[in-house]
Amino acid sequence: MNYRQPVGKIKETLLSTLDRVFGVSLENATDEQCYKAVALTVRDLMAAGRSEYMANAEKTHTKQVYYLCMEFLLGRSLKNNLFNLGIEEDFRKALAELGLKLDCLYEQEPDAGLGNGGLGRLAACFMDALATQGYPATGYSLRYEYGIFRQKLVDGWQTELPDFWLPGGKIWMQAIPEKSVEVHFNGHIEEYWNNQYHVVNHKDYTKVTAVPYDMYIAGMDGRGISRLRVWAASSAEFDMNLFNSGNYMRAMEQNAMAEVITKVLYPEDNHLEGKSLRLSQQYFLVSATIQDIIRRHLFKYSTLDNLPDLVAIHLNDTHPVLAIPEMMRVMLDECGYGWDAAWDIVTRTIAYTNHTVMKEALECWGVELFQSRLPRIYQIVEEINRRFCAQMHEKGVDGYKVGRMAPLNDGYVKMANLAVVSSHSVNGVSQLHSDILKNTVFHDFYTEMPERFTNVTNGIAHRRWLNQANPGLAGLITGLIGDSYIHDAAQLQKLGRFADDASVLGQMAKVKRENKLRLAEYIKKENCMEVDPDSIFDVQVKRMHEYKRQHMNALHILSVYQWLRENPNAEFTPHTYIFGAKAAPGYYFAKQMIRFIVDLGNTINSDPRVNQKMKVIYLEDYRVTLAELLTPAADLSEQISLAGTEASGTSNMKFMINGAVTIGTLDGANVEIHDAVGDDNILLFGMTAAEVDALKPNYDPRTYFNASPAMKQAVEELNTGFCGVKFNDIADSLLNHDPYMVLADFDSYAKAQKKAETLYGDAKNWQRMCLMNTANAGRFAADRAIREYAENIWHAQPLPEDAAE
Ligand code: DL6
Repeated sequence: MNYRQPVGKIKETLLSTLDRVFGVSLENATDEQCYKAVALTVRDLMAAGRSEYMANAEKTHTKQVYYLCMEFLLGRSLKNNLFNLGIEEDFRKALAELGLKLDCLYEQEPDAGLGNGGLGRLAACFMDALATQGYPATGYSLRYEYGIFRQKLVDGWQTELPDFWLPGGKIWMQAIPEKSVEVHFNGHIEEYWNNQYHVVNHKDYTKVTAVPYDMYIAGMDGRGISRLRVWAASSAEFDMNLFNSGNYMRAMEQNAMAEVITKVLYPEDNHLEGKSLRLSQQYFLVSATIQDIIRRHLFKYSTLDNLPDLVAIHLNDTHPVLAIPEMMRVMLDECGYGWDAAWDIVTRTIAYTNHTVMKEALECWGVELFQSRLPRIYQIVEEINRRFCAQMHEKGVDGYKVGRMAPLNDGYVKMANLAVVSSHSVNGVSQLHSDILKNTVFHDFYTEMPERFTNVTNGIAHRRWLNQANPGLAGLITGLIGDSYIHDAAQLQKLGRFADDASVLGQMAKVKRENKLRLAEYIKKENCMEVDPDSIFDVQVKRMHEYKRQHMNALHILSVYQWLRENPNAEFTPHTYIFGAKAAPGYYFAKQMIRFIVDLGNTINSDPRVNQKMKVIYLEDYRVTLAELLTPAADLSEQISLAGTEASGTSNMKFMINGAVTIGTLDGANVEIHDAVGDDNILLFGMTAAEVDALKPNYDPRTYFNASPAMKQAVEELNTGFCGVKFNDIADSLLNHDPYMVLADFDSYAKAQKKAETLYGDAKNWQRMCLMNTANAGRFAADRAIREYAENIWHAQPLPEDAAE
């Protein structure tokens, strides 16, 4: 489909949309109404494009990909869709002729913050890549009324404000009430035989209606359009009996109880609490989704026998794993399949990605809660468990090992085990992470079913993170190597030719400086702080978590401060340390880490002995839109997790493509970044994952504390405190447990930081390093990751290019 229209036609559509939808003329329209009119116009174009795309997919029997995820961290949509459809300049012109600035309208759009961090952002990047590569895809999630909370720092302490994003965000979504489905909770199961049929009745259940809302995500050039279908919970019926008997409040309460399911996103990343509402959210998502997928397939083919040939269902982490027993339920109880046939279809259709090795994030549900809330699903999990254990025993597998692999054990439903037992493919998200899964978390499974395990290293939507976020650099690259890299990020490699071209390096440095100035302006506005654009912009932005070790970064800054305080005339490359991160609201230690950084910043930034040379900035409310400003402005990308803890990381890839140099451990995808750029273009430090494992059993942080005077002085100042606040919790943890081995890696980190300063001082060499990072970032494109999923896991083909003919 051709999305381009004459500028005059665009103007006409915008004016008529303002009149029809908002009842206003252009003169009286607010910027918000104008943004919405543009969004609606683009949404209508995409809806038409999607219809045509899907008609072609159906005609050619192209396999459908369904991507289930509790989180899609989309950020803003307008710019991305206009860019990908190739109509941004036409709209800019049309709006200019109407006296409006497109860039101002972009600012009207709230971030759709329907996710916590890497997991949700990955899902959003994948929707873009699926569309661009021509795989007909639907993402499924929940329409949370409140996205990830807005962070406000009060005296350095994180407080959370609700993120009611719908007023500005729902314009992208279209309700499809006629496709609503019912989801059943609670109640009990009645079973009997009717002739040769085993009848299962779920009785006295509570009904909740799932109403779908669709939004579209355009692929590059509009070749494909992905759909994101998000479910909103609504009460299935208003209880008139209660109402008529005068029990008005109870009747209203029932409504509210149903709707609470999609009220708010759980704000926890790599840590989950087994709360009943969370279980309801998970089941609500998968039940509505599976019913939707099966209904559509039956409508078209009247059988599910060919489902694995025409459909791939992907479970993004364990959160949607109840899709497995739900699909069994629908096939057994509603479609008349026997267990073996249903199991064969389910397991050939479903694949699972693991995103974490953190124990506290590997979900388990207490049997009591699970059984009472989802009685039929529990029965099915029991049967999956019984059959799996029997099969393993029959194979002669040791009883303890079977217990460790069982989906049901120790009074818990173990979601990761259920996922591995029931999927045809299990993958990690970086080479190292996938190896760790095979060697530790899923080792028992790996020894029994090695063919099931594979790796797909994560990737990013480079069109958003390079072309849209950094138009200066993208323009420069296009001028040098052409624009083929927009479709095929591997072409960035061609930039390598210019590694020693002083003029190109100078132009890249100029773009970086402009991006740094843009960020400096934002910092001035938000933090009332002037920062030096010629200082090193050293950035660590990601969720606040001990394993990501922001406190190691801060402890090092404290030790630099102590040294500079004592040696104010020493040579020092000016340095601006920038942080941004939200902590899970109940994660006390992470909130202490935030406070430590903020108070450290207040102390340093107001100390005239050092504040011309170093500053520490904590940016509030880190989110996708802020990341788009920060990433192009970074010189140094902090990727400093303890080796073996970060599954992949994706901000490391975003910084890399924008020409920042990674200072990092050999963790997650950093290992592959190192492979891509070589020793000279990355600053590695710290233990490897194998060294961590070897040291762990006998680790004593005090050995390192006593051996490093600089670190010792810094930890001691945590105890005395600054800004009137002491950080004894952090000091105690570091000295007595140090679960993420900050002290063991500290000196090596300090050395890498010193090296960064020396390298930065040699501008030409530094710029060469930056260029080499951009040039070698192509392999971290989401397009590549999606091709690997399609080829190795989903066995899906893209829609043929000539399908429309
Ligand atoms: O795979 C996406 C992303 C990885 O890049 C991060 O390394 C990893 O921490 C993150 N995992 C999660 C796990 N969530 N839970 N629960 O967010 O996934």
